[in-house]
Amino acid sequence: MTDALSTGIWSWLTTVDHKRIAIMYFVVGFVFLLIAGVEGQLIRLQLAAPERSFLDPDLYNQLFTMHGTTMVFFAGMPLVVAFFNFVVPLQIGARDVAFPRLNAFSFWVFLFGGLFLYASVPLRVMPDGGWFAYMPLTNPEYSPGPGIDFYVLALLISGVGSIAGGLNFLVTILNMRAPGMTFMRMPLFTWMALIVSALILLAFPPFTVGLIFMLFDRRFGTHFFDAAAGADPVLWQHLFWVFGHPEVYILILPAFGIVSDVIPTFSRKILFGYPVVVFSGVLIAFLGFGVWVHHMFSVGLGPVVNAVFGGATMLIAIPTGIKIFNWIATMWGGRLRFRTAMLFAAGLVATFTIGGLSGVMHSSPPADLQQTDTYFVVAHFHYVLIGGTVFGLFCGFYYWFPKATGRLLHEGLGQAHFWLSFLALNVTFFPMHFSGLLGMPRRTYTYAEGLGLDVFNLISTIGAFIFTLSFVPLVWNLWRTWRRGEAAGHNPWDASTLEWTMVSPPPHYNFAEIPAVDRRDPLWHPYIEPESRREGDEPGGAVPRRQPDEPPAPVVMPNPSYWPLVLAVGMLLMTIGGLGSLGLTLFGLLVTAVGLFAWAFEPPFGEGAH
Ligand code: HEM
Ligand SMILES: [Cu+2]
Repeated sequence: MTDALSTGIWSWLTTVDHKRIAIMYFVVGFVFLLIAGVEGQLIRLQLAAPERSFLDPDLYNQLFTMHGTTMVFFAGMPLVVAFFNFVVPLQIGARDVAFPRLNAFSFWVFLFGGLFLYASVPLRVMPDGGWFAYMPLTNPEYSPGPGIDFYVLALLISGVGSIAGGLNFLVTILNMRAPGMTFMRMPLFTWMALIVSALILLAFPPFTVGLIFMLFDRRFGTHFFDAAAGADPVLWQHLFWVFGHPEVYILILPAFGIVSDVIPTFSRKILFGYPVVVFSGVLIAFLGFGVWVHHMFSVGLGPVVNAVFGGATMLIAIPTGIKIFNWIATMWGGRLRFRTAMLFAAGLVATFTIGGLSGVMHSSPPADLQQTDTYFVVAHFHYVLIGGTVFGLFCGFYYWFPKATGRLLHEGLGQAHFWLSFLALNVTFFPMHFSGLLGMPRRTYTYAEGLGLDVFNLISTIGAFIFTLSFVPLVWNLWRTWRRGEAAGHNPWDASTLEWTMVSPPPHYNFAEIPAVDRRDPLWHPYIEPESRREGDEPGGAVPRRQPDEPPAPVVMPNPSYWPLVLAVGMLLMTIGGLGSLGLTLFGLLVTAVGLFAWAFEPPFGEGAH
């Protein structure tokens, strides 16, 4: 690792180190979170008062489509994957993921997908069909311009990266755990990463099929969704939602995993009912594939179908409620320390529960017929996506930041960030329950005066403004920490899992010695005999102790490589060609093939590789 590829910009372009890839996922995902946040703000400015003309209807449609699509695919997913990348190998005692170059490739195609989607902005052809792009609205007849093609192609290319990533983490967690780390000794975050990897692998293929059908209908005159040709546009809804509902669990289960590691740490107690928390995660994922029709209650699939899917949806409340009770039981009687990470965890328990309850409300088809496509639903899914996913991700951010950078963030600024975002979430989205129940439709650029909606909308817009403010302490904190952050040490929170046994930030090879694990929570040994304690042990016990600073034997790590990037560039060219240039597509195919072969024949270790 001493050659020219280990420093400078080139080292980032060719890196296969999971920690660096994590940082790149995080930075890009965070930028997309800010961009999509601004889009949300613009939407709220338009809706601040009735009949405003700050945005015209077309631009409004484009903005909510870009907002939703970006949040889900280019902010939520990469931020989740950033945490998988940073945390999973460290928690399981591995030196990297199973397929480091595939990991780099996943990142590059995700990045190119996002950039490709946003190329539609300067060209003024943003997609405008909503984040679920229903047919026949999105067929060439009703959406003639290239806008929807940007949506389809961007999600196709980034989906390749998601599937590759799901495979990578599935194999990593199944095969690369340290000796002794049985399934029932895995930290909860790793457990949820395992489940979510399986979800990604199962959920993305139907969506990919749907996107390819849509691409063919739009560009090659096929009739996969064309009612006039005897096909059924509702097929798109099935393909989308059989992916779309598991997708929301892809976004929420990692957050559940994060708080399941953080709450015990800051309660100084082991997780209450570990196996139950694990299996309720498995059950949520399993049931998550059997509820997609709750997004389609108003389509008219018939009372039996609606009733069955409504019942299945209600069932999911059981494992979800179990998790919530287990978190509360973990805190109960614990020695609580409300550091920023813990505040976000507790905030998640409170606000996710509100979103969960409104979710159960529209799992009843007759109730949903009133609520669907109103702001009630917008309130619901922002409570789960912000109160669940975003809070969970911030919880993890404050928790693992010292490990990733070696610096401690400022507590006061962190707490200000939490309280402002907690306030903003409730002020923005709680009133939407009321505007929704009063009948205000979502995805509509304005509303008439005198319908009783004015005050609720004004409050929502004020809340959105507080959201913007909430980022001030965060950015300030990052800046301050960068300038003069306190050193973090090995284990600033007295946490119990393997990532806290090594220096912060970890060396590129992670573990100087692969640890042996003989129990859950290896750094807390509440049951260890006092005489078996040894000098230098972390809080309570014996193995695995702090990692040596230097590896006792040479460590062989995979070489950096630019072929994953070349392969991704080839796929980007093919994607751009998909807008209408066969020549470019064929050229992209050529670059892809070259990248693929060169990658396949490049030795991953040792001399000879660049
Ligand atoms: C800064 C905070 C946010 C604000 C002010 C905001 C605001 C909004 C508003 C007003 C809508 C409804 C637009 C309409 O139906 O006409 C909306 C839709 C949506 N939002 Fe957000 N949002 C925020 C954060 C998020 C986050 C963090 C996520 C996901 C992680 C998210 C995901 C979505 C999705 C999926 C839609 C549906 C888009 C569609 O209808 O196609 N939002 N947002
Ligand atoms: Cu759903």
